Amino acid sequence: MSEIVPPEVRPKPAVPAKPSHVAPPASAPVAPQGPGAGGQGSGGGSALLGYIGIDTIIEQMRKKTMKTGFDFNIMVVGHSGLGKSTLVNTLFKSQVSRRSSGWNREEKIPKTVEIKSVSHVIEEGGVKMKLTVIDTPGFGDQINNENCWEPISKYINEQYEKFLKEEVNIARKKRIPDTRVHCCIYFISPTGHSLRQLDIEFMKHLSRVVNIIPVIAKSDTLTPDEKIEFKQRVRKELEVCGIEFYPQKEFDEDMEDKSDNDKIREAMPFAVVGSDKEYQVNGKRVLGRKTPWGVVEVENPNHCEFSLLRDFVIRSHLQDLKEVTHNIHYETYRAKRLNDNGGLHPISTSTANDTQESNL
Ligand SMILES: Nc1nc2c(ncn2[C@@H]2O[C@H](COP(=O)(O)OP(=O)(O)OP(=O)(O)O)[C@@H](O)[C@H]2O)c(=O)[nH]1
Ligand SMILES: [Mg+2]
Repeated sequence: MSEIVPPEVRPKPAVPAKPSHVAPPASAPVAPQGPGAGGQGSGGGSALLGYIGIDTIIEQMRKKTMKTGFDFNIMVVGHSGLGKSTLVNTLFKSQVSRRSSGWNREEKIPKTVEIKSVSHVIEEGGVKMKLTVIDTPGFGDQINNENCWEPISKYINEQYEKFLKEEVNIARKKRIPDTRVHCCIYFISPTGHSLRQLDIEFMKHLSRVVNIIPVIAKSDTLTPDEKIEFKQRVRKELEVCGIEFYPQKEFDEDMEDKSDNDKIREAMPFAVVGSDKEYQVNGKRVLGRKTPWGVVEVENPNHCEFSLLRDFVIRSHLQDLKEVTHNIHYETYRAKRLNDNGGLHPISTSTANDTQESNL
């Protein structure tokens, strides 16, 4: 015969006691007080059991994330000299990590000659993010530019492969280090005319394996009218060529998502300006570029769309970029890899040309 355990002597629930700072919703029933109060009988539901504490999951997740931190990996790609390395530095120096060391303002950024990843641990509000920036050499200046996306595509696939190998290990790590590229910022030359064939080819190939975010580089070289027209033209061309940039329409989860993302898609590609120089403007030091018309302030949304890009990538869509990478791009790679090979046979993951630097 099974024993009926009265509520007051039940073992402690798995859900921890509700933290004092999490107020129950206004409609939440009051928990029964004292021995024998409520909780007995059938079909109780929450009305009889009182506050269960399901809403504390948010607090539990927050604590876990604070403890473990998370990885986020951004790659920059595009023609030579479009300001890729500068923009990455701007991202670090401006908002993300003004504290990072080893930056000498007088130093000129050298030409990037190899795929290079640099990691920083950034901590804000007790949450740690390991941000890795993958800087790539500019392309487009070779005699034959035909397959210039190959080394980049190879790098991206190698990171999927690394993850897959860890995942299928019998004794796999509790937390697999994530080096997969969550977001690839693609730099478009500010010609004011149209996309180059190479841009189209690159984005067509790469948008199938990674989240591409196109940006118009060095937008301080365009007048406001040219900027608006160029953005419209690029959007049209991307549509005509069937290039799906991030956030991809097909992955909008609901109407709210669609309406938010439509606004972003209509504002893309963001016209950005990068700089590693600070100027005094109205008594404040700001990152900017000096032009004959005055200082273009990088972080001023009236001057360029750098802050829109930063907010979009870091503040509103970071988790989604990670999820689309894992659930769509990686999943596609994984399924193909396991299907093609009838199992998992190693492919080379040697990255002779790549360097990994860490500021951890
Ligand atoms: N006008 C203008 N110049 C910029 C901007 N960003 C970078 N530059 C300048 O452009 C030059 C090239 O910048 P990099 O950041 O080295 O360009 P990159 O794309 O990394 O170049 P590679 O590594 O050779 O592919 C430098 O002189 C920068 O100061 C910008 O937004 N506007
Ligand atoms: Mg560079």
